Order: sequence, then C-alpha cells, then structure tokens
Amino acid sequence: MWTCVNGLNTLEERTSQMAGADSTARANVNVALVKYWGKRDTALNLPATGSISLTLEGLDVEAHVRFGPGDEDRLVIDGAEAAGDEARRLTSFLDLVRATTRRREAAAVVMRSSVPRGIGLASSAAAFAALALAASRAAGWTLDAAELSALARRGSGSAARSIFGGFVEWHRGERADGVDSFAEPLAPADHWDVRMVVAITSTTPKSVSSRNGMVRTAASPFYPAWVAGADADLAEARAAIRARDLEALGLVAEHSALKMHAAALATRPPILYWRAATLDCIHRVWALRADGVPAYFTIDAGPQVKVLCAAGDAPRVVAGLEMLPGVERVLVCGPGRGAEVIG
Ligand code: 2P0
Repeated sequence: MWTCVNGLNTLEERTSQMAGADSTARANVNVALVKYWGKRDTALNLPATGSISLTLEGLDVEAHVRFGPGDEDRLVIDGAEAAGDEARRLTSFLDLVRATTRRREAAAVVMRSSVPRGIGLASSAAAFAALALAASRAAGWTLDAAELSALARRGSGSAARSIFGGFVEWHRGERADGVDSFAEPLAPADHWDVRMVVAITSTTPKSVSSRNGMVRTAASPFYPAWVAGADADLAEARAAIRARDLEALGLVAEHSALKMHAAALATRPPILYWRAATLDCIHRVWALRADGVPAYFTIDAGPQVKVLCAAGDAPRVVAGLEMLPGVERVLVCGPGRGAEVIG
C-alpha cells in the first residue's frame, strides 16, 4: 500500500523558473468524478461534455524536453525507446509545439512514470500535462494556466485537468477552434481531506483504448442520454465539492461512471472494461456503506476500482478491498498538486 500526501502551490509559483531550451516538468494523474467519454471534435480533442476530476498526489509522470540539432525526435519512456502509436502521438504533439513556436529542431524527450501505462490509471493525463509544460517552456513559449491546459488537451483530453491540483473542472466549450475548452480549478488540494483508494484488479493492458472506446460508444443507443445528463451531474458535483458533501459527490460520481459504462456496454460490438474482481469491489463498496462507511466508487476505461472516502475511513476501505480475491494491490492517494516545473 502506498500513502500519498497533500500538496499545494499556485501554478505561477511552480513555474516561476526561467524558460530555456531544456525543461523538466512533473504532473499527477487525475480521476474523473463526472466522466469525459465522447468527443465533439476528435482532431482537437474537444469533449462532448464537461467533466470534473480530483488530481491525485503520488501517481505521476516526469517529462524532460530539450530542443536541439538532429533529424528526428528521440523519445524514451521508462528507459525504452517509444514506438508505434505511442511515438506517433508524442511526435504529433511536439509538432504542434514546434508549429506554434516556429521551431524546427528535433526534440529529445525522456519520460519517467510512476503509473503503470494503459491499464486505466490515467497515465496519459499525467504524461501529456507534464509534456505540455516541459515542451512549451523548452520552446520558450509562455502560456497562462488556461492556455497550458488547452495545449495539454491536444495530447490527451484528460491531461487538460492534470495541469491543476485538487478538484478541477474541464469545460466542454462551444467554439469550433476549442479555445474555450480548458480546465480550471474548482477547489485546491487542501479544500477537503478525502482519499481515493485504488484497487488494482489487473495490470494486463486494456484491449480497447479510451480513444477508440469513445468513438465506438458514440454509436450506442444510450449515448444521447449520456451526453444529455452531463450538465445536471456537473452541477450536482460542483455543489457537493463546494459544500464538502461526500454523500452527494459520491452518489453522482457512481451515477456518472455507471452511465458511461452502460453506454459503452450497449454499443456494437460491446465494450466491457470490467473483470469479475471489478464487480466484487463494487459490491464490497456498497456493503461498506451499509455498514456505515461512506465510500463511493468510480471506474475508468479499465478494470480498476477507485473509491472516494474521508481520510479517516481509508484504512477500513483498504481492509475491505485488499482481502477480495483478484485484487492485486491497493493504493491510497490524497488530493494532489498540479503540474510543476522541476528543472
Ligand atoms: C475521464 N477517461 O474523464 C475518462 C473516463 C477514461 C474514462 O479521459 O482520446 O486518455 O486522449 O482524449 O483522455 C481517458 O481518455 O482520451 C479518459 P483522449 P483520454 O478521465
């Protein structure tokens, strides 16, 4: 079990170092409480709905970027050369930074992740938030927080939220060019002493990426209802966060996650991210609630179950989940800080 700590600081404080041709940044993952699942523009990563998340301390990605001579980008992730789709996605993101800043140099990128990739733990959110900050600074491009969030969104939608710490809302926006689709902080990491208990039920990479899963879910008969319900869920979650009302936030988070998965299940061919242990965790969370422990689950594009609870109840939630067959590991994360420059 890992225990992660709270963190705070303004984006300005965290990015106050001088920009140069070389920069290192770190960003934490975030877990959506009101989910993003569907796009109004796939090229620009513009979401069909807004979403609300909690940034988690301790599950992070560091990105070092240097622009310099060379014919090709050099991309190293966790000690291995990036290849295939992963490399293409990183290079297109770097192309976007180069095009905007009129740079032609190749980039040397080294990323280190404390989050397993491709299993539904939001590693791409942390990766593109860290990369957006490091690459923009290495290119000498000064962005305010909203602009940085919109840039991170181009790499991975959910990365827009990892720019900020604590509770965060990513706006759907209305404009076709996407300039109004960025995230903003709703409440800082120290607003509320909650925990996210993460039950890992499988580390096998998921068979349907979030990107493909969203495209396929748009054909679901339940997709219009999923989109139509988002504004009400967002309003409920915003009010619950402001009032520190765990029951209200937890219930709307479960509702949002279940609707997302119901829409995915009802598409053709169906998408089911859950394993048997995922269901066992859901039932255990409901049993804990019946026993008087306020705990509420959410599930992303993978079989892991993330449980929101008060800090003081985290040990009981961990005890309830770690004994279940099929639960490989349980992590406990507190609210985390936003993306920061570390070198
Ligand atoms: C979320 N997820 O709100 C939702 C819930 C997964 C389930 O955002 O295509 O990696 O890069 O924009 O951001 C995962 O999708 O997808 C995600 P792209 P992303 O956290």
